[in-house]
Amino acid sequence: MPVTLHTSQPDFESRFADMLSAKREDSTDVNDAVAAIIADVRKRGDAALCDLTRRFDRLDLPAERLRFSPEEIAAQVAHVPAQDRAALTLAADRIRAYHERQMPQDASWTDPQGATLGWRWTPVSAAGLYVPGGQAAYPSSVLMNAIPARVAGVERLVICVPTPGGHINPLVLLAAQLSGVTEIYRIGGAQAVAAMAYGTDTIAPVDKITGPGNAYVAAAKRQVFGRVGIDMIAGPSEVLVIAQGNQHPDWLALDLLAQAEHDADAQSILITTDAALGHAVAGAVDRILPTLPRAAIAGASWRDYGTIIVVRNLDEAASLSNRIAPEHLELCVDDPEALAAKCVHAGAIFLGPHTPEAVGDYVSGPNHVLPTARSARFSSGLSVLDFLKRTTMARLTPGALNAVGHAAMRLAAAEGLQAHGESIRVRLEQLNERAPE
Ligand code: HSO
Ligand code: ZN
Repeated sequence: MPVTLHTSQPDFESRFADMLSAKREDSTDVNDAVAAIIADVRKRGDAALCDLTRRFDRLDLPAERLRFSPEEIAAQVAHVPAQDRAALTLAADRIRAYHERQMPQDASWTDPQGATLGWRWTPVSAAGLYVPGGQAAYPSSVLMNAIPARVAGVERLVICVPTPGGHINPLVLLAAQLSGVTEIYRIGGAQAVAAMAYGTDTIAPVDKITGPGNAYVAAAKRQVFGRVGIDMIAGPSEVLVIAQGNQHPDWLALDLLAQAEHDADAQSILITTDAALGHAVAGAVDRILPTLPRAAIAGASWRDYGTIIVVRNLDEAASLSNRIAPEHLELCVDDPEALAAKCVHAGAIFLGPHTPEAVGDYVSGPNHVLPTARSARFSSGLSVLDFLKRTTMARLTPGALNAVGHAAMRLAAAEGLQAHGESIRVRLEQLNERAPE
């Protein structure tokens, strides 16, 4: 039975605060090991990649074979059943259509002084996507990382994926193909991040690295940040479901379990205005849980972090939701739009009983790479903007320089920067010499 809280309990505030501050991740310190791997890849390049791949992935390959050949990709992709291909294609098409709408516009205008100002968006030249291996190799995550990059106009897209014992999920390769990724390497862990950041003879360096990974990958992304851009360091997944009493307990139980089955550190929270519904959902979870192949993982998550909160009204629900700032927020209520307007800190909102979070993991269109651990208070999910840079533009006419230059000279003098002021003064002087009497 998970924790059940009522906002009417006298100790609610302190229990809720405990829940918010509970640490869900044991951050084992892998920084030194990762620093050594990065240094090794920088020093020995491909030789280090081959050694580390032999050691960690039990795969003995010469550097030339670290990259999947077009024939190898084609052979693997041929194994994908037609229905899986159709499903992945539908997902890719919907994710692409959604992200195309995110493309921002350049801007340019001329102000009253005659300065033409604006900004321009351009993509990064190369992006590297990390794809975890084994059980966590989600083809859907390949689409969610690669498609926004493609839509942004990134020319070179690289994937690194560990292939323990040589095994790769063919759907990962198909997802790469559908998203327009042709450069795929059998390299994982911190060594993959190092190779993408610094480059080796085999892998040219990229400008931005995105994608989930284990503690080593996360530490490596942190350590190469600055040399390259990174997306975010994602923590364990979370869902908050807000439901009124007329909702179907089994549906809600499955939504909570869908999050819990990701990871023993995942968190599923139900907030409801109806204590009887809360009770029914808890019962449904207990009944469904043992039927899941991942019952051990989902059960641990539900036992350790699962929470049911009974509130007196939906305004209370919205205010708790804003304090939780969940990665995923499901609104199973009669007027989800009205409630969504009040829930302002969330990575992704799913409105109404027919929008389960799992549909957003795959096919609704928005990105499933989202801010976790309350970082939705200040950040957003992955988007085309993550693969674009904004360059500001300014062009002043002589008249515009005349109109605003004096203020700049004054500020330069105040900051003690003489060349700054002079660079403007010489221009104004010439303009004023030329000006007719
Ligand atoms: N819910 C996960 C994404 C995912 N689910 C991938 C299934 N596959 C984090 O948003
Ligand atoms: Zn999921």
